[in-house]
Amino acid sequence: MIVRDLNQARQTERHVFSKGWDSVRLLLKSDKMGFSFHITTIHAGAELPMHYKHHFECVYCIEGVGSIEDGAPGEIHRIGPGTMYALDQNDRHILRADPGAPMVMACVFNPPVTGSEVHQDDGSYALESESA
Ligand code: 9YT
Repeated sequence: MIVRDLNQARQTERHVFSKGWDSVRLLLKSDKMGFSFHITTIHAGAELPMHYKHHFECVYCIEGVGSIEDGAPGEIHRIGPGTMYALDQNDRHILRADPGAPMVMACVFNPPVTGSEVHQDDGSYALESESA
């Protein structure tokens, strides 16, 4: 069994920072679960174009409000506590946090991320073999 504490993990290299977001990777590829699990904070007012070409991602909003644009341009869905979205088509998307407060999200990636991935210029995360 693996037991980890979010606040302890924040003090380690599991806490990854990028422009407009930071993420605590509670489970990584090295944990051999077949997925990774992250608690991600989207900073207030951030606008994040993303395109996970090599990963499926599921995101559950715990706190905060914002929107997700499905495609670019595409349909816009409001996101708040209790909303889940799943990028089952490797969908290009833009996540926007409303100004005033951050969004806190629980995220699962398949295949799992390995540790310190941040977005490449095309909005994707590299597969391990590509980034090696
Ligand atoms: C919600 C989202 O996709 N945020 C970007 C960061 C990502 N969740 C991560 O690497 O933890």
